[in-house]
Amino acid sequence: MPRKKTSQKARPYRTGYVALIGRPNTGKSTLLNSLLGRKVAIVSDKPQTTRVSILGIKTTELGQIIFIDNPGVHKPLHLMNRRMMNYVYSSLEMADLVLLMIDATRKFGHGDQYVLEMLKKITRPIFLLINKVDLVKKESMLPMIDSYKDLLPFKEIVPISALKGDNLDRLEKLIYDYLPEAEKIYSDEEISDQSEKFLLSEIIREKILNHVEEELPYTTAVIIRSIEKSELPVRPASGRKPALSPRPLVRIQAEILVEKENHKGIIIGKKGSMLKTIGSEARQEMEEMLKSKVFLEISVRVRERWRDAEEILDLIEEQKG
Ligand SMILES: Nc1nc2c(ncn2[C@@H]2O[C@H](COP(=O)(O)OP(=O)(O)OP(=O)(O)O)[C@@H](O)[C@H]2O)c(=O)[nH]1
Ligand SMILES: [Mg+2]
Repeated sequence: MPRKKTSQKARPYRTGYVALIGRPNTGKSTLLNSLLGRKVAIVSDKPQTTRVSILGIKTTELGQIIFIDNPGVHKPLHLMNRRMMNYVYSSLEMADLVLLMIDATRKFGHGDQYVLEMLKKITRPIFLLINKVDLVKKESMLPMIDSYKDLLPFKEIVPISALKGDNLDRLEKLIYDYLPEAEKIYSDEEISDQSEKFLLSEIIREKILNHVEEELPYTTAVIIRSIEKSELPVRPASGRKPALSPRPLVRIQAEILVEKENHKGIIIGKKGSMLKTIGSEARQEMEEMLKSKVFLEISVRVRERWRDAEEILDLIEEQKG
């Protein structure tokens, strides 16, 4: 006779904040996107891509993980960079769990030491994530784990590939074990905390980062000046042309800020070619995001030392909403 199933005690629902911390370019934003299964943060191969903290919310039947993607930890030389680091500090204060991410392809250096010093004061549990394992030989992993394991009292050490998705299921399971028992904070549909304006500005910034080199990634910012929503006019059928029903249209005016005149030249490119590429790639992504036709107008403005100008930084931050 089949045995009657004993009722299993339901696992309590867990909710908490999980801060992603690490040097620039270690793959924090890539991990956020992979864990959420969609793009919420821009990614590039240039350091200091992320400039403000971004929430990424994952809600399942087990709990709600509120990831905080952060700017990479670096020595701040401008007001902008001090603000970037302030995001990191606040996220550490909020976090129930800290994920320290390092890049398996890079040797431990001064920068990593700086991050460790910062985390020594943290009383919350910390995991060490060794990212980009797809780029290193398997046999190098054990010695690497060995060399890191005593640097801080890590609760878990998890080798992952944020890009390929390796070991992310295991990571997610481990995260739940360290979150407090609590009801969800955000509704099931909420995925991030970014305004439409901010997302649009980030799309343009990502295209710039993909195409420019040297100091330009650090010295450019994007401000969305206006977003106007309307409809493309209806066209009645004429001759062999069928009628067109009204389609949504969004007109966006954006401004790229640079610090020097010659940078403006680089962003515009020969006969405007660079700006055309950036604009057309950004427009396509915006059309997908807004499910609408987009007219995108981008201008480039020189504003010396904007990275130290309070009012410009406020304007950029206000876009996040
Ligand atoms: N091969 C490989 N590349 C990765 C992996 N994770 C991230 N990358 C690449 O590393 C680069 C940096 O990724 P980001 O996610 O922008 O890094 P980040 O830590 O958010 O960088 P900042 O925002 O500048 O602090 C990009 O070119 C990614 O494609 C990985 O697991 N494997
Ligand atoms: Mg990032």
